[in-house]
Order: sequence, then structure tokens, then C-alpha cells
Amino acid sequence: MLDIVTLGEPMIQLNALTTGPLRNVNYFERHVAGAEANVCVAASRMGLKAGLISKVGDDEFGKCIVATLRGEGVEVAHLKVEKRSFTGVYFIQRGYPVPGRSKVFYYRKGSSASRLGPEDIDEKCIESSQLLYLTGITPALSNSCLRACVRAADLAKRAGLKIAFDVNIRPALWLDRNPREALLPLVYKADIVFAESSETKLLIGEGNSAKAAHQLMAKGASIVVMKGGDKETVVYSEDQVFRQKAFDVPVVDPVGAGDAFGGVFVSGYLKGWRIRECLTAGSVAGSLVVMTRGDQENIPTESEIMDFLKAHETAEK
Ligand code: KDG
Repeated sequence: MLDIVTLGEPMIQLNALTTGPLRNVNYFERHVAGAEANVCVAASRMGLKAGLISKVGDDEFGKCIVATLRGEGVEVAHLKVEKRSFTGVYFIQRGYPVPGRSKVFYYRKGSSASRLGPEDIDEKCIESSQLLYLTGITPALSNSCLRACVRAADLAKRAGLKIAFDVNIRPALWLDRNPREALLPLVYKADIVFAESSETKLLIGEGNSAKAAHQLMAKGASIVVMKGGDKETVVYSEDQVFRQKAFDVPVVDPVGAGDAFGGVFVSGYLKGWRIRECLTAGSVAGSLVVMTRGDQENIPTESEIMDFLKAHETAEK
């Protein structure tokens, strides 16, 4: 029985050791990443049981992913190793052309995980979990991945699980398809929606955070988190609004911050925390992740979140 179940592509991240265009980078650091894998690690660090439904290739990178996630306490029973296939990889270019930002370059087309389909979704695994966490990345990978997400969401709805959906639109993955058509039906099944205003503009034609959140709540969401990156994140729930300014930290690589935020937010939610507490804890996690290369290394435990906040409060006085 899992607290959080998710499906998506775990990948190997090769992160540039130096900033600047990749054509000039000679050294890369290897990390395990992928949005949903990151969420699982966040939940695990928060003391919850999370499981990833996916596939990796029967290659060195696949072995690295399985061993790393297992070592983090993530449930890998539904992470299949597929023969004659390969594990997806991506590179990160840091600090160029926009200082403090990163750019990703994918080498994943046709990877094992992109061949996930509805037949890979184990009914019992979904039904015995508490929350299904989906992102807009997986439906972008292939039509079979989209169908896998729809099946998981339908099973989850039927079994009464909560569904969280992080819109996470990656334009490089939607070159020949329309994200709106694929993602909206999934967004409307979610209880908790994470989105940026540029994403709600694209999906529902509304870029104003408050208006977009209310439109999504009218369609069934009970919590809408409008992510503001390095500015302010605002959570809407019924008639309440909670705001959290980003903590002021040195940015090394922002990739993965949203997953740490989402994973910690939903973990707090499942632990029965107040929305205010979920928002603050998620923001701490996101802030820590941007301070280093790699998506998972700086994801905090619950007590590390408290340490961060204590130090922050002392510094504020
Ligand atoms: O959110 C971080 C992810 O974007 C990164 O780890 C890679 O999953 C990934 C993706 O598809 O972009």
C-alpha cells in the first residue's frame, strides 16, 4: 500500500559542471532525475511511501536509476526493466543565455518509458494508494503514455483516491501535438492542481492567477497552486488564499524545484497539515533544490525543513 503512486519517465540527467553554452562544456555530472521520480524521492524524504510505475532500459543508466530509487526507499516493484530498449537521458546547460536559468536538451525519443501504456498500469497498485500524482510531462511522451495516464486517473477516481496534477508543460515535448487537448481532461479530474500562469493561459485561456484558479476550482479542483518560481507562489482553496514569497537563495540550477515543491506539498497534505504549512514546506524544498546541481540531492527531510525555517526566522529578526 502506497501513500503516493505516480507514473512517468525517470531519466539520467547530465548536468554541466560549468555555466555557458553546452558546445563549450567539457565535464558533466550524472544525476538521477525525471519529474515523477523526483516527487517520489521528496515523498520518501518526508517519511511517506511512494511508488513509481515506469520502465527503464536494460542498460547501465537503467540500473543506476533502479538502484538509486530503491536506495531512497521508493517502491520500484512497478518499475520494469525492458530488454532491447534504452533509458532516456537529458543534458542541462546552466546560466546561459539567461543567468540563473537552465536549459534542457532531451535524448529520450523512443525510450522504454515513452512506450508505457495502459496495460502497464496495475489496478491493485493504484487502488491501494492514497494519492495519484500525475504531471503534464508523461502525456507528452506518446499517445500510449497519454492513455496510461488517463487509465490511471480513471482507476484513481473510481477508487476514491485524491489526484494531484502538475501541469508542467515542456514545450520541447509538444512540437507536433496540442497540450490543451491532451491535458485538460486530466486537469479536470484533479483535486490538487499545480500550474504557472503561462500554463493556465495556454490551457484555459486565462493568465490571471486568481481567475484561473477559480475557473479550475469550478471544474472540481479543491486546491489550486499557482507557482511563481523565484517570485511568489499563491494557493487558492475555497475562499482562502495563501501567499509565499520565494526564499532568497543563490541559484545554481532551478531544474527540479517544482517537483520538490509538489512532492513535499502533497506529502504535507497527506499528513493532515494545513495548507499554509504545506505551502511553506514546499517552498523551502524548492529553494534548497535550486541551490545545487541535480534534482534530488537537496530535497530536504521534514526536520531539515524545520531547521531551514528556524534559521530563516532568526535571520529575519
Ligand atoms: O522537473 C524536472 C524535470 O523536468 C526533469 O528532471 C526532467 O522530467 C524531466 C522532464 O521531462 O523534463
